[in-house]
Amino acid sequence: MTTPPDLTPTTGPDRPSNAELMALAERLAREAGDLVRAGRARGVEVAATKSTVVDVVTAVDLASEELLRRRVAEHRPGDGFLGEEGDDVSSSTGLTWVVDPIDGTVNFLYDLQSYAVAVAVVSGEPTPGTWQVLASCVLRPSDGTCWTAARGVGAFRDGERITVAPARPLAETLLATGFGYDPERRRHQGEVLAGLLPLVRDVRRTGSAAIDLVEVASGRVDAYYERGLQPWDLAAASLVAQEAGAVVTGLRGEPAGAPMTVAGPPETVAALVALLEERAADVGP
Ligand code: LIP
Repeated sequence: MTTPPDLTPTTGPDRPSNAELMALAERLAREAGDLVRAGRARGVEVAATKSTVVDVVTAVDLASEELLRRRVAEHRPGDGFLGEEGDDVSSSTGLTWVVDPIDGTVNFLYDLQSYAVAVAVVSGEPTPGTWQVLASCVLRPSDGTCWTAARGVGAFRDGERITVAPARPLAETLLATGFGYDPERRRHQGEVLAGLLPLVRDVRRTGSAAIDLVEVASGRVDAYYERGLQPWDLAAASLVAQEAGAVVTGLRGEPAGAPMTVAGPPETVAALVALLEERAADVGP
């Protein structure tokens, strides 16, 4: 068991450095990742459905978030908490932890590799476009791969610094995307994708926004876009992508968020944004 990071405030009143917050985010994500991996090994069933019959939550999602809530309260009393599965906790310190206990729950349910525990700590209002993500960790429990980032420090995969791929012509761009749970939204997303497919190298759909974004940061896919991301899908992995040199944005000059998230090297994002705006990809169901 590694020694917990000394979070004695080192920058400003009651405020650890971004690197120290990154170390804590990694520690917490690893603890939750161990719980998730053990839960997968025991077998997984749907505990409930949410927005639609295919938007599922498992007992392991709930247990992972409960562990993260408890450990954040132990390490950072007074910090806020915003998680996918439970009630929001407001912050009295100016910092809020934004957590997805399992991103890619359907993959987890089917025992497919691409799911992640995503832990981020933000300052300010915990809303995309308003928050400043300070530090984060995205952990893939199936193989233990761990992405981390601290604002102004950099982005790392298993401790090695990572950078986005150089921009390529769109026709040579490997593009990741995802789809919502609502049938009408999926119809619209399919129509948008049909217009893009002939223009790019190929498309990958992993089933986890966090994994898609950190693979952009790793240079393993060239770019990513998706409509409908929740704050917990976005927070941790968006910092990894940005600290790896990616632009992470919305359309029409808006920040990344539920209407649209686009990520990749600047030139590629500019070309994608233009195509997505032309196709009104952020409008409709
Ligand atoms: C998932 C997202 C993914 C999206 C999936 C799903 P969940 O989150 O990370 O990008 O395409 O449909 O919404 O629901 O597994 O936490």
